[in-house]
Amino acid sequence: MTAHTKRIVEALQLKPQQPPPVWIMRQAGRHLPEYRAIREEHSFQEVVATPELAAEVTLQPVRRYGMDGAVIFADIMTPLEAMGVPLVFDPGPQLEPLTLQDVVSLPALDPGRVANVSETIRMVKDEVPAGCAVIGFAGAPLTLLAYLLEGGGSKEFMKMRAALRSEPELAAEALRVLGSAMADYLTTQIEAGADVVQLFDTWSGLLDAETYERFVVPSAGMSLADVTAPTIYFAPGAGHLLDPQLAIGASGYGVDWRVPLGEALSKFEGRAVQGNLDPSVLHSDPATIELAVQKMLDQAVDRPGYIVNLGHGIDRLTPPENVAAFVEAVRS
Ligand code: 1CP
Repeated sequence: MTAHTKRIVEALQLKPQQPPPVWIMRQAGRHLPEYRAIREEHSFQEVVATPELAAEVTLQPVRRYGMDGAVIFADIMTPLEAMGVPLVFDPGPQLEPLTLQDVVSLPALDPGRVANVSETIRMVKDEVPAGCAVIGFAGAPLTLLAYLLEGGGSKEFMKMRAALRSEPELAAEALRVLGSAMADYLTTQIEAGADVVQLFDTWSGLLDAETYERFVVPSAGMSLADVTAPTIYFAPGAGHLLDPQLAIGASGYGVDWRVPLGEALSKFEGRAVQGNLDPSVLHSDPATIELAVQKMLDQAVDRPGYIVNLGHGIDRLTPPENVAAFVEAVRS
């Protein structure tokens, strides 16, 4: 391994890593007191819009824990704001609900309007340790469509699910528009220096396999098809969709804690696997955390292409010392 090897990139290329690389989804943000201090002075959108602040927040968990990845501080909705969708965050995204036709009529993504994200990536790239990968990301088309039609968060996202039934052709067209925009957005991030990109598909797990294959596989696949860096696709709550996920064509797949890790490692043979500790384990104590990490490593450590992570984003009330214990357990 040379000094400049990015360990997460190597894992996504199925090169054996000992110990496996580790990072945590949503590692930058509310569980860190140093993030909350910045948020006392600046809104979420100000932090994202200001590369100096976004880069600082991105680097905070890398400095504190020595993570192998630095996930760029922005939101899955950030590129939609740049495409002219007015948004506020409170704390999640809130907007005037769009129709399918509104989504179809959105303009293409102008890279100039996400120049703040590109600049954040360049600043982070200059600062990270040699082995640490810069991780860019986007929301998957179906997940973005869910927020756009609903106007914010929801447990069930009935508007999105009803739209797929009642206007399937228009819904597929809306997903293509979003898929194309996210392909451009990911390429913009790679051109700025992202080593890896992850597609977050938080809500596709609400769908049955047939609906998923019809709407998600083509649009998520389109977002990743022309990407020149290694890719990770992550859909929590989608253990019933492991087989169809393969057709999206990612280099690696994130899985949540409800999927037995061994099952994911064999299903995704030939691809990397990322996960999958239940985030609630980080609310316990260092001994419990160590046992849970050991259990994952026992199953995965000999399988080239394994990235340690949680099975979803870190909970904002997680004590930082337990995150340190988690990273330490992976490394020792
Ligand atoms: O400070 C604050 O109050 C803002 C809270 C916050 C943060 C820290 C939001 C609002 N977004 C973010 C950043 C963010 N979001 C990152 C940056 C990296 C990091 O934090 O380490 C990333 C990768 C995301 C991705 C994201 N945003 C997802 C996918 C991941 C997941 O958890 O499933 C989703 C679904 C969102 C939407 C969103 N943005 C923010 C919130 C609170 C939500 C959830 C809204 C809801 O569904 O109710």
